[in-house]
Amino acid sequence: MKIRGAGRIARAAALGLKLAAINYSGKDIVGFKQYISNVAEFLKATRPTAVSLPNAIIFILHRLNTTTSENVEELKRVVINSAEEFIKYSKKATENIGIIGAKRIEDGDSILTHCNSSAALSVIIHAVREGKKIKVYNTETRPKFQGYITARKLLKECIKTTLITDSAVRAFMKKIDKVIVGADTVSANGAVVNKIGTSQIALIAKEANVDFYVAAETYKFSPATVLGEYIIIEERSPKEVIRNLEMPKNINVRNPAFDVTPPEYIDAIITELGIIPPQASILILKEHYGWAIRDYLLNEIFIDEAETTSI
Ligand code: RI2
Repeated sequence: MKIRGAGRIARAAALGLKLAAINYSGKDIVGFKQYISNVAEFLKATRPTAVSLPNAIIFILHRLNTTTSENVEELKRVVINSAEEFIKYSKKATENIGIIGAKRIEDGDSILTHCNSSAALSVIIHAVREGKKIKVYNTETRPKFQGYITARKLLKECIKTTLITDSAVRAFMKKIDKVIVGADTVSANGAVVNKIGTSQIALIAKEANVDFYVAAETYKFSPATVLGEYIIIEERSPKEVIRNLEMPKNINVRNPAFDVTPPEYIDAIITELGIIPPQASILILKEHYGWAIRDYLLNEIFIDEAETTSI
């Protein structure tokens, strides 16, 4: 939790692999590939929900595994270059989401956001930089209070925000024109996994006929969900919920960190490649992660290379 936000987590994993490659002092190729694969597994195990993390890693591993070279230095370069490429792409993507998403914001809009998402903030910040006068409301986001980070970032950009408790969302929805949140994972059917509380906000927005947007870079779309895999929802320590309060010992506390918002509650997903209906997520996956789906089929389902050509 020292590094938060699905995009930042992915960039940190890419940086981790880059540093691992730089620090490798061995000379044999098999040893290098094994070492990088071990580091990749270690990094992947740090957080289970945000697919941006494994997506950053498989992007680099795919490049490594498809390079034919007998030279360790050359393979190290492949890892370093692809990690740098991913990081650069990620930062640019968040910026582009802001430029594209800002077109959906109108002068005078009141916007609600939840948790702390760089992609969602990018939309708000770009709209303000274009001269649109907007009001922002943001939730505290219990139990880790990432809403305070959002409030601080907005204030740094001279954007006033009103901080509200998570349970006050319905009371304020009549003042809201648009909701914009980020995403940790988007599944093949367009369902969005984001910080706990997001799906309640989507439900309230639907009831009030308020547009609900998700800002998500393409590396937050999950290729494994095309093949039926479920997204694991991280369950965190009960101590985050009860904090330092004296509680009876036998009380049962649950603390899921994320929830799932079904596609029917989402008006559009803002990506760096354009604004799509959530139902078009499968197209993003087939176009940009066809190689990952093929790798998965080849390595884990053991089908024939020829059978993957139509993906
Ligand atoms: P960006 C965060 O998860 C929040 O759920 C946020 O909406 C999402 O990642 C996307 O963040 P956490 O890491 O990549 O705080 O848009 O658990 O910054």
